[in-house]
Amino acid sequence: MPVQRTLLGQPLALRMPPRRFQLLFVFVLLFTASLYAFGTPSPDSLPTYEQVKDAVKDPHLPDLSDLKDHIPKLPTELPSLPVPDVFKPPAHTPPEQANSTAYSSYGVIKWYNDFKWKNPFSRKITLDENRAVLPPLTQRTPIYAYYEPKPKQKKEVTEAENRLILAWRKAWWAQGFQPVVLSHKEAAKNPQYELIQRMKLDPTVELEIERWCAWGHMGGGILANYLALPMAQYDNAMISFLRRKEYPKLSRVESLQNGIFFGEGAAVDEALQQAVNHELLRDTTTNKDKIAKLAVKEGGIVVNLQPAGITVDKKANGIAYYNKEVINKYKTVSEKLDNNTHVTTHVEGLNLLAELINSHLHLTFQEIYSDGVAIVKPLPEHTTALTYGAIDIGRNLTQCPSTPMPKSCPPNRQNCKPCDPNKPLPFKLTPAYKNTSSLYSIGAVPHPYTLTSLYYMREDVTAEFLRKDAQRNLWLTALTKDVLGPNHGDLYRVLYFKEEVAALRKPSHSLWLTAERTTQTDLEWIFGFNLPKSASHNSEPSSPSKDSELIIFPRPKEPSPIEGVEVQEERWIRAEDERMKIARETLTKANKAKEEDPIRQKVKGVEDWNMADSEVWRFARAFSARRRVERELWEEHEKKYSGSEARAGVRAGGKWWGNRK
Ligand SMILES: *[C@@H]1O[C@H](CO)[C@@H](O)[C@H](O)[C@H]1NC(C)=O
Ligand SMILES: *[C@@H]1O[C@H](CO)[C@@H](O)[C@H](O)[C@H]1NC(C)=O
Ligand SMILES: *[C@@H]1O[C@H](CO)[C@@H](O)[C@H](O)[C@H]1NC(C)=O
Ligand SMILES: CC(=O)N[C@H]1CO[C@H](CO)[C@@H](O)[C@@H]1O
Repeated sequence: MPVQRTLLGQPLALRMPPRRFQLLFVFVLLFTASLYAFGTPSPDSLPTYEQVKDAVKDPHLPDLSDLKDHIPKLPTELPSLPVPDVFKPPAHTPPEQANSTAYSSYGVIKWYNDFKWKNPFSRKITLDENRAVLPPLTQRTPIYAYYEPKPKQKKEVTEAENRLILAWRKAWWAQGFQPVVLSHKEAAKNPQYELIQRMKLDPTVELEIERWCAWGHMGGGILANYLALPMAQYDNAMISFLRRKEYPKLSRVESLQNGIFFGEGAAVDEALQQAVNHELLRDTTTNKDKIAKLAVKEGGIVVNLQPAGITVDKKANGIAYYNKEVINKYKTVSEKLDNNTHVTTHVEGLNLLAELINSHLHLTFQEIYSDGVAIVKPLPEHTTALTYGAIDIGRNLTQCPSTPMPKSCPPNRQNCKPCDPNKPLPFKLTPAYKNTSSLYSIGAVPHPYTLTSLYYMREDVTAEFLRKDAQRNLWLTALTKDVLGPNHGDLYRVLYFKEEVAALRKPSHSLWLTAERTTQTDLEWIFGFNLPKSASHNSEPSSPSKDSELIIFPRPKEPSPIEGVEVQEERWIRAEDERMKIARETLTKANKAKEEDPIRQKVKGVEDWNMADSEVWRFARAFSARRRVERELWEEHEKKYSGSEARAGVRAGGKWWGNRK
């Protein structure tokens, strides 16, 4: 039976011209389309007569049957390939959006947030090759905590408490929330506040009611204690529910006391009103004992003054709450914390609590990624110099968390598996990206100039060399060869990669660094905890100093080489480092040079030759720059409030528009 040819699902009635003419036709079509999409190519990137001849003879270009096979195969979550729209009028440059620029030594990083981000090539939309289209920024769900230092409290204590709040803010930020710390200033704006002040309540009872006042003033949402932190995977049912911003009923969570509440503003106001009007509060002196009893009952005073109580959520397991009773089970910490006579010992207790919480967050990460951490190293024979930063992060991620109590588990997962330095989390190099939710991948995305220089072992990459010898888009092809197989085109790979980087509304299992960057910031806001910054000097756990209660663990070894890949000799690695340095310099110079400068033309030639690799580099770079800017703007906004880096005595965040490497 003759095969019925179809194009985009329509049967094709016309007789196909001979194959060589089909190819020529496709070639001309694609060439016209790219002229339109990417502007007139520079003479260097124009294909030569030989290339056209070769393409027709021995095509790497898609032929018609490729098109036919590929378009319907795209899964639904990816958009269909853009059919060249040669006849549409050109668009205008989209307007500049607020806070959409950052600076690096490799040039201004610009982006444009738009729903059209799944177009494989940003330049088609922004008409600016340096401006990447990113998915619209997801609105973070606010989560509130209330903090007010005790009257006449020592500065050291407040600072240590601020460090705990900072840990709280990082953990919720990493889970996609916007953590906001409230104080009596917000509480005082609530119309009920005056009345409560006049009631002569016991300070802890008053504090709890003021929390509700502040929450009511913010219009409801989520109210958490700053010792209630998320310790579960991103798509945990409870955490996903909270992220959705829809709270049909005012609720608390079973066994979490007053650790977390959620509800609409009207319900919060109503509950507060009920509590304040309760007859027990008419005469607080006579009813002192009764009030005190209600205050310690599960849910706290406001909940227990409701005639009908509030809804109790029973299924929640994603949140760890370190209230007094819970901390008492962590003896090493509570012994110091409970010391009321020596401030320094109490502060030490607070610091140990922060370490304990940090270790539990880190442990949760290690449990979620039970298959460990993979450093993705495409083209491994030539890319060692790209992986140093990623390996540094990977080693610290797989190291056992520094903690005062190595055998302890988070309060919400009593039968966890504590980290055992003798059975470390797997840590390996992989030549290609793997799509597994139990494996965390870290990759460094190189600029095509850097990659070409390393792969072909050349200090200088000329247009002539590209035309004669260089393959296109080597990095992306190698990266996606396992997940996507060999049969997909570059456009498809670009889209797949962008989805992995942006991970919209799904948990991200990977981190993509810009290979040329020499420093990494913000990791603790991405992971939600601090990576261990020090390690044991030998293979045994130890303490950083004689009287420290903290236990630190040995640092995991460098990952072993990929099987079947020849181990590079030291001198070749050194040569690679040198080339990497030159590539960095070239990129910096090109960035500063004028449009027509030869060095700029050279880099542009490599970019045009490797459009897919350039596109993913710009996308990953803009994505992480935007993540940093979003974070730093928020820190700038919050710096006056409790729990900010400034208040916690942690390194000052610095202005985000400052020059960054
Ligand atoms: C508080 O700490 C100091 C110094 O560490 C110690 O001497 C004292 O016994 C502690 N007090 C209590 C009640 O534990
Ligand atoms: C990646 O894994 C997820 C979940 O296992 C699956 O739904 C998805 O189809 C996979 N993607 C590819 C490209 O294999
Ligand atoms: C990893 O830990 C080492 C010390 O063990 C430290 O020097 C380095 O800065 C850490 N790196 C990161 C990214 O945390
Ligand atoms: C530093 C900076 O440019 N910040 C701007 C971020 O966007 C907001 C809203 O448009 C501006 O008000 C800030 O000036």
